[in-house]
Amino acid sequence: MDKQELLKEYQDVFKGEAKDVFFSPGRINVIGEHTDYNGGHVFPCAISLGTFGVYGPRDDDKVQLYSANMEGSTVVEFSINDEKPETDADKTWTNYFKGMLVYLKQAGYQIDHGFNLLVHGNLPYGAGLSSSASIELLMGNLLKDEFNLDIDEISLVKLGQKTENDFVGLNSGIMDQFAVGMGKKDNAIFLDCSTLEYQYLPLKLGDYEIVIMSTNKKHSLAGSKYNERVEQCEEAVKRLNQKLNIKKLGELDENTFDEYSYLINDDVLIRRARHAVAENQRTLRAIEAMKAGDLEKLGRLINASHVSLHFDYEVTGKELDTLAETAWEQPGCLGARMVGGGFAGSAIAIVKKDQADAFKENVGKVYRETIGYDASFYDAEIVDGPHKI
Ligand code: GAF
Repeated sequence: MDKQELLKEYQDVFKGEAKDVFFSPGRINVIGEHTDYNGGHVFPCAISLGTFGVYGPRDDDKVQLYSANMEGSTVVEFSINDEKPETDADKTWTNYFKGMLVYLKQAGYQIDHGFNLLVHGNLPYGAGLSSSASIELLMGNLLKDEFNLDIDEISLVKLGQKTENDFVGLNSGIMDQFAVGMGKKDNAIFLDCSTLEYQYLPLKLGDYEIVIMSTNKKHSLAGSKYNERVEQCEEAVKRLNQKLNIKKLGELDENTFDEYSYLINDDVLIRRARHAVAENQRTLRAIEAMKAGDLEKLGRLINASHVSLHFDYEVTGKELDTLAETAWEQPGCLGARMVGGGFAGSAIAIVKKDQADAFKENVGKVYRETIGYDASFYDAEIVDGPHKI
């Protein structure tokens, strides 16, 4: 989006000059889904679809927020000293901002005046590309800059996760905030979610590119189903610990899991746990394939990830399955899978550059015929984390 247009939007809403404009990316995840809160590995990257934030300081203690994306949006106002989450349905979107402010202040950082903030995303909300982490890290970095806060990016990432868990109520892992906050141009992040050790790996796809495919279906029930998956994995760990001594499923390899899985003694819980264990191991194999330049193998592992998310974790649904399964049949497609929490949202595909147009057309047509409305396709670049523009 154009900076001048953003400044003008701010001027129209707040009737004054803005001070700065920030951009915070969204994310995709190459592989390693629902492994983060299980202490496993992930391989995400920050993308050029994200959230712009235009802000100006105020000399009172008020924060005024405006979203240029939401139809009929109005300015939402709260005090920098207000620590309670918003509960009115038309204001809950502001909790991602408010949570960051509250937790920074609770951590002892001085935030002593209010500000106006206009946000404008080019990332559809609820598209599974992490608009929420994008907003949290936008807010964190903007506050860091405005108030000269002595805080590093990983600490902001952790406050983003705390906002999601404790202020918003989604018991998510740390992948999204880490991918957004620590994003690096042209690199994916190989992250061990149990230790937060990480490595940047250039995403070298040669003649291939990543196509993002959005189902255009909002995932309204995703929150409760997501939390249910987290609880199911915790219950599986409890049952395995009759004989083992683990904190998270990510500590297990497939053979050990296989030998002890009888302890779980429940069909659904076994499938949930099997996904978490296998997906983590699959991610490690995918990293090896990447390093060896074996893109075909990487593609097969990406397909296997979707299959496991479908049958064992049951977080795909008709829309995401239609996108992935149709993508698998297309010439020039090495692999495709859903990304993020699932149930709706988006999928990715690795597609030969010169076949990408035909790919989008064919998948789009089958999707429309099967689902009854259009999917959207995006080509995103892999970019740096939040920054001023
Ligand atoms: C959502 C969550 F926010 C992440 O923490 C992660 O668990 C992901 O779903 C599934 O891999 O995006």
